[in-house]
Amino acid sequence: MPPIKRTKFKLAPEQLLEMFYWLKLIRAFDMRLSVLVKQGKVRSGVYTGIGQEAIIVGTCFGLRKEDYICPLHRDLGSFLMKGVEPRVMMSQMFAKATGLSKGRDSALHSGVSELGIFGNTSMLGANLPVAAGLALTYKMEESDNVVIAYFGEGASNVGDFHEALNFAGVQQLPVIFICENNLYAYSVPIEKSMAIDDVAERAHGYGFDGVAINGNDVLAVYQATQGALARARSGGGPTLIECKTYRWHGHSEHDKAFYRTDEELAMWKSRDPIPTFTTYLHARHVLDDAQEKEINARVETTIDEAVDFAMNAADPDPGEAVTDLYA
Ligand SMILES: Cc1ncc(C[n+]2csc(CCOP(=O)(O)OP(=O)(O)O)c2C)c(N)n1
Repeated sequence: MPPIKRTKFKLAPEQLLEMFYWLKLIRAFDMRLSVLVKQGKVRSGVYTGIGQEAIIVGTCFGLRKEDYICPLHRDLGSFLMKGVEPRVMMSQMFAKATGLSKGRDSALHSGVSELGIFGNTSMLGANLPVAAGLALTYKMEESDNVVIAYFGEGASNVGDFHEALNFAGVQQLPVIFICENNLYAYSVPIEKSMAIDDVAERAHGYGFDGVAINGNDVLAVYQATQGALARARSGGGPTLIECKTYRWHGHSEHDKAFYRTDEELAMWKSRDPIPTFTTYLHARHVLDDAQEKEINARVETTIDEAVDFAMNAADPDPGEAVTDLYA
C-alpha cells in the first residue's frame, strides 16, 4: 500500500504524527507524575487520565486559541495541547513559583485566559454552567468560537449538569459537552449511579444531539468533535459526546482501586488507545520504526526537561501570598 496523502478524516500524515506525539506526551506526563507521587516529590493531588488520552487528543486537536476549554481534574493533557509548556505544567504540580498559579493552589484549579483555558473549582459539574456562560458570550459577540467542557459520568448526576444542558439547548449555544465515561465515579460503578446506559441520552431531553462513541479511538473522537464543532460554529447549537473509556489508575494516585477486578483492568488495557493508533499509523505507512523511536525519544526528553526544571525551580515567595488577589 502506498503512503497516504490524507485520511478520510481530512488529516494529513504530519497531523496524524502530531496526534501520535500528543498521545505519547500526555501518557508520559501522567506516568511520570505517578512515579513522582510515589517518591513523595509532588505537592499536589494527582488524578491521572492514563488510558483516556484519546479523548483529550481527539477533542483538542486543531482547536483555536479562542475556543475555550473547561477541563476537569483528569484533563492535564488538555492544558498541554492548548499551549501550556510542559515545564510550566510540571511546575504547577510541584507548586513552584514557575507554575501557572505560582504555587497558590492544589494544581487543579488554574486557568489561562490567554490560551482559552478555564480554571475549574473542585465542585464537580460546576464547570458546565460556566461553559454555557462562556458560550453565551460568544453567541452575543456573534463570533464563531466554541467552548468545550469536560465532565465524568459521575458529574452528569449533579444538578449543575442538567441546568447547563437545559440552558445550552434553549439558547442554542456553541458548546460541546464531552463526557469522559470511565465507568467509575471514585469507587461508585456507573450502574449504581445511573439507571440508563448512555449519558448521551440525557442530551435528547434538552433538545440536542448526544452521541456515545468509543473514547479509546482517537480518530472516532476527532471525527465526532469535528462534526460538533462545525455545527456549533455555524449556529447549530450544542452537542454532547459521550466517550466510553476507562482509567487505568485509581481515582487519584492514593486510591488503590480495590473496588474493581484485575480482569476488568486487563480487558481495558487491551483496548489501550495508543497501540491501536500506532498499528493504524504503521499499516497506513504514516509511521515507521525510526520515526516512532524519534518521537518516543522526543517525548522522554521533554518530560525529563520539565521535571528537572520544576524540581529546580524556586518556591513561591511568601511575601507574594497576597498579590494577585481580587476582591
Ligand atoms: C459536587 C461534588 N460532589 C462530590 C465531589 C467529590 N468527588 C471528587 S471526584 C469524584 C468522582 C468523580 O467521578 P466522575 O465525575 O465520573 O469523574 P472521574 O473522576 O471518573 O473522571 C467525586 C465524587 C466533588 N468534588 N464535587
